Amino acid sequence: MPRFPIDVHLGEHGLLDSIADDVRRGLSAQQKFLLPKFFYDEAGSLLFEQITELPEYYPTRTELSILTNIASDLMQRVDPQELVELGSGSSTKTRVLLDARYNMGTSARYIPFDVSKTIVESACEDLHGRYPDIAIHGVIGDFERHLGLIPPAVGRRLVLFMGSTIGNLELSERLELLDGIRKLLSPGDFLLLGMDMVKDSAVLEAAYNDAAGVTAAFNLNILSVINNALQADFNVEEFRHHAHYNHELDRIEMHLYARSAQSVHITGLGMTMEVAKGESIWTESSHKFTQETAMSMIEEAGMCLDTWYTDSLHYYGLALITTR
Ligand code: AVJ
Repeated sequence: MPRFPIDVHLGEHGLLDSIADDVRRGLSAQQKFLLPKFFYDEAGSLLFEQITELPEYYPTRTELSILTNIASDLMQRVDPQELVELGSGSSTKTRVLLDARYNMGTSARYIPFDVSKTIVESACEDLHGRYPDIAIHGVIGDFERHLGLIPPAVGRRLVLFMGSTIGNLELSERLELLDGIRKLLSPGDFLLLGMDMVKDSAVLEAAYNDAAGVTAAFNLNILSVINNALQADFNVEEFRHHAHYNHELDRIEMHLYARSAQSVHITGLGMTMEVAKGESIWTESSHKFTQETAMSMIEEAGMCLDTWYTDSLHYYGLALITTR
């Protein structure tokens, strides 16, 4: 029995509850697509953890290095009584901030918010072992639907949205999400937002087409997720992973290309999908930011940039944001 409350707002199948409608819509579209949130079944979450350790995939380690450099300043500047982390995953990054908080001789309540109950439970057990007197309150939900169910604040709050997951969303979805986050903030509270930056497309494309093929396995795994959840018969071997950089729209686009013409039966939807040789299924967009596009998004969301943190190569940005 965990020693801390965990509120669960997703059914036992987590995000897969809404998969039927999303997949029917996506695979019936002119340009077939699948939503990146369906990457993260057990196998997909493990593959993503492996991606974060790849030599080509710089975002996670760069974000962590910036965070490590700024942690004590940030804790001094914000002095939070509470940390709310959206998409907390294994909460490894949070430790850097909690350590800094502890070194200041104070603590903070921690609210990890994630789709995966298993990951939140194990992360909280770890944190409880590390900081015995920390107050923890886990929330299992979808940040596009359940932000309003986060418990009321117990004091000055710092919301963390890291990993450049905001890059998966289109601008309208980003503004909607930032609007939901703004409602979690009272005057004096802060949001720390992680964003991957625009850079040489060779560096970007290498990060999403790694030599070891881990990203390819991560991308192809979404077909297994659909096979399991909707009794489909995708033949994973008959699809090829590739990610390219779209310069006009400053984003990486990840696709699965059909190696041959195929009929895929999706029994759970009562539909058969015809796909032509070379036709693609678009599985993820990963938008990249400049300081200008980050600033205009923050302003358009009705918020203000307090401090901009970045690394020596300007590969990654952390924006400390307040409400107007
Ligand atoms: C977790 C969404 C930030 O877009 O870089 C990694 C996911 N996709 N490799 C990203 C991902 C391919 C990652 N995010």
